[in-house]
Amino acid sequence: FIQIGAAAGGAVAASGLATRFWGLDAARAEDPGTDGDRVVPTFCELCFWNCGVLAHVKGGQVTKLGGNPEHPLSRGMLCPRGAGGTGLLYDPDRLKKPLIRASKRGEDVFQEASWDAALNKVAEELLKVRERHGPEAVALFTHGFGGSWWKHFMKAWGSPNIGAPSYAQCRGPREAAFTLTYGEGLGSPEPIDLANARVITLIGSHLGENMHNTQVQELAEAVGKGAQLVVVDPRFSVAAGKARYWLPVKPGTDLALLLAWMNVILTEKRHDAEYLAKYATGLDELTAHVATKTPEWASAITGVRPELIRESARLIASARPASLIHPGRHTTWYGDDTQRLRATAILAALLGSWGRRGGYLVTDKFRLAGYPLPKPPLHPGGRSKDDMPKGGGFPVADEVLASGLCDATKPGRALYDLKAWIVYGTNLMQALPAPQETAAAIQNLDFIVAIDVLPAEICGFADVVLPECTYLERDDDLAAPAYKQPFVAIRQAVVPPMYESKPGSWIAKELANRVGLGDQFPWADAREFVETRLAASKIDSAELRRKGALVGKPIPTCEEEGATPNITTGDGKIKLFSAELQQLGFEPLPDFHPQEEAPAGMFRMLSGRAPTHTFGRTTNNRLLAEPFPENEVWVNAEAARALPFPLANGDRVVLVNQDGVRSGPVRARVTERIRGDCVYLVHGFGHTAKGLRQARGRGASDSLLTSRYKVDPIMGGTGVNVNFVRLEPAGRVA
Ligand code: MGD
Ligand code: SF4
Repeated sequence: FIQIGAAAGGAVAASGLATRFWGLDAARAEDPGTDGDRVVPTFCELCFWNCGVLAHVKGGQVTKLGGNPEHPLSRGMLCPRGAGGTGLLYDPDRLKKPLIRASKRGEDVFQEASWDAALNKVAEELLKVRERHGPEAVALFTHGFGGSWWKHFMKAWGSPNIGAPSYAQCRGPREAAFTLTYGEGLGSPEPIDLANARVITLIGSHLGENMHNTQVQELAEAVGKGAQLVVVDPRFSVAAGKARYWLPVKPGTDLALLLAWMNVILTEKRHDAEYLAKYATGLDELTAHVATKTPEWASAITGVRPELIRESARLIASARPASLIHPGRHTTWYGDDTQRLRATAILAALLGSWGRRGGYLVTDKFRLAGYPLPKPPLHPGGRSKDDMPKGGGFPVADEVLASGLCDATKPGRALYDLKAWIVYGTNLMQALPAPQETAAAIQNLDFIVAIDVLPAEICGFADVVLPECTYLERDDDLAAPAYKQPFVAIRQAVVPPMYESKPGSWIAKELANRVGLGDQFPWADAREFVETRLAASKIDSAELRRKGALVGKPIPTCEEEGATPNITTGDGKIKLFSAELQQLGFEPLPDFHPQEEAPAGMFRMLSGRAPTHTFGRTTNNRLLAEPFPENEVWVNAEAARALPFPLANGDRVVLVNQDGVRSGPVRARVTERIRGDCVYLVHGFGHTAKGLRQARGRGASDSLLTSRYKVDPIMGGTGVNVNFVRLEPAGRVA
């Protein structure tokens, strides 16, 4: 996997052979097999794609992790991070015992405690909050598959305040935009048909560095079959190195480019008129709206030559409907993101690719029976979900905003104040923008508990820290996401929990017992919970445990296979023009509005992913740190020459943002591969937590430098690409 990571993160390979695409041939290298005692199927948690894993065990130790060929998301392969999961299991810095705070919040000073003492303390504090402020004063922040136990706890407890950074800090604008246009969001995994697309357009989706396993595999497959790439990115990404067209757009101007592409497609009549007549409304309004948005108009805004805009539009249209405009995932950039993603969704409709092969597919999921439960208790005076803080003035938000929960913790900011946080599997100091605001909000709390595997920064702010065991040491609920091939997958403990760590399912149940909600957790343990669900769903548990995943009957996934495109707007039509947005006081058709320019001497700060890391989640993993120990700041070579101090490749610099926030020293990567008006960092580095001995002080933290953000007025997403930095010398690397 190190080879794959190196290939993916390193120089752009010149070879056009699809089998060498991002080194995937290395992933296919002959499996050396196992000299282990047994192989246990489970699924990965190194990111939230949840690929099927085969874990090889010898003498009680996990010796190797491989991709499960039975699992549709891994198809026999793991990405570098998944293969490096043992680096988390055997991380010497893992949380080993429950901890109770022994100093001020944020000072990261704790005393070890027994599970009994720690859980009693959490129960006592939560009950106090409930008595004084009601159950809804408790909020849950959660990220990752194990969060299901905590969501259930909150349901039983009676609080609707459950937020994940994966919505308002990530894919929320995309979900809102596709819901406004097609009636539903995309979810995860995205229902896209990369494998059969003939042209694939990536707008800031750096697939290949962003390593969602199945997508990278399918992209390689498509390129192998001759698919062409159009890549829009201010940075010459790995994908750009494979593209027919790279459009180095000025950051924050993608919407102008999208409008110009529509202008070319509509004025040259390259759209799918028949499809639109059948499925869409608002074509006349759209045609009039983009009539003046010519490539020449967009060129002045984006910095991309008009002929490049025109030619790429023609290429995109030439492959319709098998022309996939990738919807992106981390979409919270500038605060106008729902409108940008609306433009993406509308462009996909012009190409007729919604519900068509090579475009967006129709999916389905395994129907699984629930565990039989008594009715959740009713809490007199309990708030409804709509009170707060889901909407909070954001009419199109369809999930609770994690940043909204943080905001509601500041006194007087919402209908009622939040007084306690349960934080499961998310390092809020890196996941939420403006960490100074998160730290201040925490000081207003009566109580905060963190459930984690590693002593991340958020643990340093907690009153109690509960050590969860890793995904390789626990059973969890069944996974059955909507997909083009419905499937069910199982997570089962490969080895017993190390130290005194415990599965989240156990921790949640023990806490429920202590706060009088034991009847809401009637199962013996996660295994019995899963077995009951499987039996009621008539699924052969032995077969599932042996294979790791069971795939359902094939379904028609596109019009070509007899499916009807899934359009669930009120009247079943795609909304090119959104009357819903108009009624809410927003622009019914997306329009371009300029972003603030960088102050003189400063660069716009952009961030993204590296193939071997899932933000701060993996940076302490010694196996994954070997190929990529720290991030670098990418600086354009010409811009580097214009700096007031000499800057050579490899020199260390300090980044100072518009509010005077300073990063730690970070190595400069002086390169032609980025525009001169921005710099780029891989997200998740620059840790400060003293317990993260591998990751601490390595590289710069883009989260720390994100001291401001711009909120999307439509759905509340927090755009983070609105920070600017200047560079200062920090001494030369030996
Ligand atoms: P991490 O911050 O890496 O990820 O943010 P998070 O999901 O919050 O922290 C994950 C935590 O989970 C770590 O502390 C890790 O030790 C812990 N952990 C790992 N496995 C387990 C487990 O099995 N159980 C438990 N209990 N804990 C576990 C990511 C979020 O950040 C996302 S999804 C996006 S897309 C946004 N990306 C983003 C960005 O690109 N740039 C900036 N500046 N901010 C961003 N914020 C968002
Ligand atoms: Fe694990 Fe990689 Fe799959 Fe994510 S994409 S679940 S890290 S193997």
